Amino acid sequence: MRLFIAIELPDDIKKALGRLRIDIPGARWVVLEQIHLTLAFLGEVDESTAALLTGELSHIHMPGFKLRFSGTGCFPDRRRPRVLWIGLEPEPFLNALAARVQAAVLACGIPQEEHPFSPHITLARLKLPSARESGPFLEQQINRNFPPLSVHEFILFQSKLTPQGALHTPIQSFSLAVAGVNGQC
Ligand code: 2AM
Repeated sequence: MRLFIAIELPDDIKKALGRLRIDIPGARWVVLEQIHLTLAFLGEVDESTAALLTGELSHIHMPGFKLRFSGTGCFPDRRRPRVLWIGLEPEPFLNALAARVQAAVLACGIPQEEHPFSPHITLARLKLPSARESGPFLEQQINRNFPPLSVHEFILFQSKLTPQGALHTPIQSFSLAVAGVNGQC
């Protein structure tokens, strides 16, 4: 199965993020329900490795934390934007969580890309990178009243590729602070 690990967002934040969408020809906007903050992408993983992984992930405990949205941005750069996202203010607990998740993934023998964790929430992917068409998205400011994101758990998701796009199904959630309450989704 194809897996990834992410932080889920509450509906009010998904709705607020949805309001940042603009009309860009050829843009594929992430469906509102599936907007998430990726901690690690695992790719194809067999059942026994997935079982090992859930064991490793269940040992991760740390205090919950709050994230604030910083502003819009894109990968790889503003001249050829391919991925449009919203970024987060630096939060050491988020980096610590991503590092611990990555260590758990590597401990299960699942290879990881080497680039450093760069916290972002993907909102759109562009087939035809266009700096001009993406400009109005990138010029949007995040207003001070934008709700913060409280993080108490992270989730192992399955991603099924279908002709209509990827379908995400939560497999197991992992509470950050409290031991022994991890739940099957
Ligand atoms: P991102 O776009 O938010 O960075 C689930 O597929 C998530 O895994 C995607 O939202 C994407 O996160 C991340 N991901 C990283 N590498 C990927 C890859 N090679 N294929 C698909 N998704 C990948």
